[in-house]
Formats: sequence, C-alpha cells, structure tokens
Amino acid sequence: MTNARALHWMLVSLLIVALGGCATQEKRSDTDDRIPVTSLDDLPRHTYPIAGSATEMLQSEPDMMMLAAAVKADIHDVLDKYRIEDNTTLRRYHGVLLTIAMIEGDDDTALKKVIYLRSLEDKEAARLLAGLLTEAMITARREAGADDARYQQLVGAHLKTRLAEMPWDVVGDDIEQSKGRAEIMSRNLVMGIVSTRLDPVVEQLGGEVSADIAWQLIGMYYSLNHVMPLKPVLVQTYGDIVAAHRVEKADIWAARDVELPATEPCTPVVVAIWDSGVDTDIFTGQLWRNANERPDGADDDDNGYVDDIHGIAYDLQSDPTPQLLHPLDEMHHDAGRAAGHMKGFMDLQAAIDSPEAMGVKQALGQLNPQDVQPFIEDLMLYGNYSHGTHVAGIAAAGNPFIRMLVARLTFDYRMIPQKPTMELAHKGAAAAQATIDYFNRHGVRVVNMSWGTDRASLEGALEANGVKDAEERAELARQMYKVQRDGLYAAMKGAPDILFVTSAGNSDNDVQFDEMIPSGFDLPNLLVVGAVDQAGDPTDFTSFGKTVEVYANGFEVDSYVPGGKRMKFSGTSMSSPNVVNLAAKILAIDPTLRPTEVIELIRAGADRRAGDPPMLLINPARTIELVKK
Ligand SMILES: [Ca+2]
Ligand SMILES: [Ca+2]
Repeated sequence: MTNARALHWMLVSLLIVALGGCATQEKRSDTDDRIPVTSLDDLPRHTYPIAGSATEMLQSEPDMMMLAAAVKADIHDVLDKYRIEDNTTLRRYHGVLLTIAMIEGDDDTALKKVIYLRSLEDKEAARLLAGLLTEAMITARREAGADDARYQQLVGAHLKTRLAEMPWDVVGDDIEQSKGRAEIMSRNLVMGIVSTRLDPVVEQLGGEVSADIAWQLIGMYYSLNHVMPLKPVLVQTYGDIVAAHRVEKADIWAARDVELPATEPCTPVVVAIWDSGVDTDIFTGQLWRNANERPDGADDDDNGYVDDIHGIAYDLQSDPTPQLLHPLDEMHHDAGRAAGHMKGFMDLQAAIDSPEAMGVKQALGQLNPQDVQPFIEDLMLYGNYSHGTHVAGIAAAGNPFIRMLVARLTFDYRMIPQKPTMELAHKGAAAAQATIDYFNRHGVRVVNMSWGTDRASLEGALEANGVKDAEERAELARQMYKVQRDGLYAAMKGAPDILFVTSAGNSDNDVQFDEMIPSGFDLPNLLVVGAVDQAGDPTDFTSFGKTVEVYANGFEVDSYVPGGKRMKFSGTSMSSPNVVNLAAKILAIDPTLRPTEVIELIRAGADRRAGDPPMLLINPARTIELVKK
C-alpha cells in the first residue's frame, strides 16, 4: 500500500526535536458559537511565503520572526473561529504558540501556555512533565538573563529541582527518553534534514509552504537557538536524575505469559504477518506452507504468485514480488552499520549506555549535513527490513502450533517519499483486497497489521513532491485516501471469519479524529491495540480513541531481527503482535471460536488498569484459563 507508514517511532522522535510541549480547551462561555470540528480535515489550510531556501530562512532572524508572527495570527484566527474537540490538535496549536512566545521572549504568555497545555494532557506522565524545561528556562533567564554565564547552570538546577519532585514510577520512562533525545541533538543533523528534505521541497513549491512546514521551521529555529545550546546541561541533568532513581520497573508480563507445550492436544493455527516482510529462516517449524508451490521461479499452482511457498509480497508500487524480505540493495552503507545504529538509538531511548549507543552518538557527532540523508535513509530502510521479523517473533513466541503466513507490503524509507497518485491508490487498494482474498483461501484465522496510514500523510507526501496548491493537495489527498480507506474497509468487512488485530499508532493522537486506517475502523472482526510498558503504565507515544480496545506491552520488547539476532523495539507495532500471540493460542486450543468470541475472551480475561485514562491490559494466563473452562 503506497504511503503506508510502518508505525516506527524512533525516527519521529529523532526529527521532532523541539515541537514539544502540550495543553485543555480554554474555558469558553456557554454560548460558544464557534464551528465544531470533528476531523482534522475540517480545519483550514494556511500557507506562508519563504524567502530563499529553507536553510537561508532558518539563519535569518528577521525572516523567522515574520514567519512566527504570521503563524501566530493564523492560529489565533483558527482558535477563535473553530471549536476543536480533540486535545491532540489543540496541543499542537498551543504548542506552536508556546514555541513562538519563547522565541519572542514573551514569558508571561509562555507560562500561561504551559499551564493550559498541561490541562490538555490525557496521560499522567505527560501532564507532570509538560513545560518543565520551559519553566526552568524562563526562571533562569529572569534571574540571570539568557546571555549571562550562569544561565545554563541555572536552567539545569531549576530543571533538576522540578524533576526531583516527580514520582519516578510515573515519569521514569519519559525522563530516560528525554536523556536520549538530548544526547542525539545536533545542529548538523537538523541542518542536514533541512537541506535534504526541506530545501528541494521549498524550491519545487516556488517558495510557498504549508503550515506543517512553517511549524517545522519554527520548531527547528527554536531548537537550534534556544534548546541546543543547553545540550550539555540537559544531558547532565537528565543523566543525574536517571542515575539517582534507576530501578528497573517491575515486569508484570512474565507472570501473565503462557507457553503451549508441543505435547498439548492443540490444532495448528494459520496466522498472517501482514507487515514489511519476514526472515522465514528463523521460524522453521512455525511456518505455513503452500503444498502446491516449489522454489523454481514459476507459479506452479497458477494462483498469480511466483514461489509463494510461505506467503506473498508486494513492492512499493503494489506489484507482486517473490521476495518475502525487503531487499537491502539500496543501502548507502552496509546493513551491519545500520543495524548497530538502530540498536544504539533504541538503547539511547532507554538510557542504556551500550557500545552501540556510544557508536550512534559518535556517528551523529561526526555527521556533516551532506551525510544526514544516507544516514537516516539507511536507518529507515533497516527499520522496514527488520520490522516484520520483529513482529513475527512476538506473535510466534511460545506457540508450536502457529503456522505463519507472510504477506509483505512495502513502506517508503526515503526522505522524499514516492509521489502519491490515484493510480497507486487504486493499485494499493487492489493489492489489499488480493491479500485478504489470499488469507481467506488459505485458512488464515488471525492477521497482524502493525501499520497504518492516514489522509494527512498523503497530503504531506504531495507537498514533498512539489504539488503547489494547498487546496489541490487537500482534495487529491482526500480522493486517494477514500480509495484506500474504502478498499481496505470493504476487504476486511468481507472476511468476517478472520480476526484482524492492528496497532493504534504512535502519534499520541485520537485515531478517529486523525482518520487513521485501519485503527479508526469500527468492525466486529477488528481489535485495535495500544501500548503500555513492562509495568503496565501507558507509553508516551501510544495513540488512543474509542476504537482502541485493549493495551499490551509495546515498550522495549525483545524479539528477532533478520539473521536471528535479537533487539528491543518499542511501539504499538510491538503491542499488536502480543495480542495476536494470545489470539493464536486461544484458537490452537479451541479452533471453533469466532473472531467476536476470541475478542470477548481477551477482554474478559484482561485486567482493568485504574487511573487516568482507564485501560484494559491483556492477561494471557487468565484468558487461556477461561478458554480451557
Ligand atoms: Ca503460486
Ligand atoms: Ca514455484
């Protein structure tokens, strides 16, 4: 499916260095006559002129101040005119206003925004941590002035005081990630992203960019000039706090885990790993096998797929290919290096001082702007290459009765993604239908879908490919999205005997407001899964919304990467296959159950996590007990 995104969160946090901050609807009077907004698509598109290249713009204070003023005026306009019933979107708008207030030195507005942003946070850890750095920076510059030699030390001291008061079991994961993010902050990295990702786009667009890009520029400007100079003191402060509090959180999952002994009287269950591809060599004995196909370069069973012995694959253009694992021939450097960097990034996020974490810090330190594109693309390509295998390992653990059928779809790893077209949208929808038809023909009972797409990313990809008119981009994206959404929805609905399990996504957003598919679908044979950590606490990245029914472990989950080594990945991509793992075991014990009955057993066995927000955490041991009754 073209423009689908692997739900990988590592790169998102890499790129978004500064557009942080968060905020609740400012109280209005009861006679609110603003236009209600229930979807991101209902909001107006603003555009902004860019003088010269994005690189030049970022280095010109007067130009950036003008851009910030124009963006601020438009956001105020939107907030006056529309009643936005989505905290994530409100957080984005007010977060940009906070950044602009900081750039403008408007401390009073910035402090008000911090308080407001906290009230918009749905997650406890985020509510506690939102705006702490901003407050520390403002307090420090009121005491000493930002140019004073004492300023940096004062920021560190104020931040440390505030962090020390926080309950570590609630905010620990987030602070460890803050340390990791501080460590990878680099001017060259940001400037490299600007020159390879934004400069060509701005040129193609003729100097008129969307609010999306304008906001990115403002965030980068703030990061470069206000946050990055604090890097040493931030690394030190977060590091001290982590070192002082570090206790491994209790792991609640081992006690809930179930292993099916090979001797049990169970039935083999066909489970599809619909993902970026799988290294099948790792899973001997746990693979589905097409008895009518041989590895001879021919389509022996005449079903339209050459050599589909363990499954099928589609490339980026949604054309069939026999390669069940994403090829690596487009790597700029060798794959081993990218694998090391991937592990290094994951370790940095977890505040683990491994040799790989050291390696990635060194590599980033030496990175010139022209090296940024190959560096990031190799990492993204390795991410796509390894994603499906990692997911498969989680789905298959402890189950000798699983028979995995691989269905590969392809995600773009390039900084400027393939241009979306109507033709590709139709091909993607047809490939989705053909894939689900294949599942139906071969007795698939459960499908893992750790991916998703949305309308806004199509709009962004059109802008990245130089489609100039904002309204035209919006309309084209709407049409292509409709083709993909309707196609996928119809195909899933048409397979009511298959249980589909999908990840909520890693954007900390409401999946329906943002029109995410498939996680925004409401179907009786679909289960949407969010991510918690090893202790069952919500992760800062997990998306939510009323279609998200259960939560499972999606934080630093250990599984295979191609070749058979193991690595810890985080994301709702990892929580979804934990639920598939359970569903496959349920069906191995009782193959007569229908998808809705499997969902009901998963829900009935789950633990209700009290607190804010309340969540259902899967409990495989209890659910399996219920099945055996
Ligand atoms: Ca075939
Ligand atoms: Ca063949």
